[in-house]
Amino acid sequence: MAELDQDLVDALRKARKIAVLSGAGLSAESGVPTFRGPEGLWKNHDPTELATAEAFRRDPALVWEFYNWRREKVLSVEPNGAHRALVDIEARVSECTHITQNVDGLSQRAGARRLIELHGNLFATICFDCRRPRTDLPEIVPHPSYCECGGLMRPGVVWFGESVPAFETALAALPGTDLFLVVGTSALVQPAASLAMIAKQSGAHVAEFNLEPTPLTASLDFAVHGPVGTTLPALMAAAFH
Ligand code: BJW
Repeated sequence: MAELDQDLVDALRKARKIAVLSGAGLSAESGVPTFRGPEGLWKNHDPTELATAEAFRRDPALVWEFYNWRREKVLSVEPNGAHRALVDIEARVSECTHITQNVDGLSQRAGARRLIELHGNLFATICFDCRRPRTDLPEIVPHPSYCECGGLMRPGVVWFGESVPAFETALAALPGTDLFLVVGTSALVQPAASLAMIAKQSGAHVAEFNLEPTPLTASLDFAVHGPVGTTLPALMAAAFH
């Protein structure tokens, strides 16, 4: 890992209000596959093509199988050092909001309290037709079940082309942010990725943590390249220990 920028360490130490935008890279070191890239493959299907309402309409059993595979994966793994470092940040600054695109629940399991799940949760189930949730189901159900309205139950996540109901809450968390951390996301999916530039335009320092550059990197204040399970704990150690 490259040496940490002292200005970033100072920015973290001084920050009174922090916001975090995280993506699949946050959970990669726990063993949860990312969406894009060679590690993101599922059987012979592109995961991003299964994350659509069209795919569910076409073949609900296949999409349900994909989500069951992911639910089982997530239930078999543990949060990693990066999840814990973000919880540590939450405990040390007066105000910190973690906006995650992840649906795996690992940040909650690590102890995150102020968390916005922008793209929903793998273990939530809503009706495809009337969108009513069902909370009486076990974590893994072999096939999609039915709602009392007759509609098929689907995973309670946000697919491409769908609105992002939590986006307004995420936007409302930004004003006054001193430091905005972009953690393990390819920054390709909107409107999530736009939050980084919105935070920057409203005066926050923005730091990205990723294995590689993203479309955002050139516009940000800091970029820390390396696995977040190492870089985030190292940043915390440099700032607070
Ligand atoms: C590591 C690491 C390690 C790995 N350490 N790093 C404007 C322009 C063009 C298109 C659009 C636009 N606005 C909207 C669109 C359409 C579309 C979109 O963005 N398309 C683009 C692909 C072009 N957006 C939508 O349809 C959204 N809805 C919408 O916009 O409604 C209108 C609206 C407008 C304004 C306000 C409100 C509403 C909905 C998007 C829903 C995305 N859904 C998914 C599936 C969720 C459910 C599920 O999980 O199954 O969300 S798709 C998938 O991508 C998932 C993720 O949350 C999301 C982001 O992926 P993420 O997390 O970045 O993962 P990867 O795999 O891409 O990247 C991992 C990164 O980690 C990599 O960079 C690695 O290098 C890194 N990494 N290991 C550090 N150890």
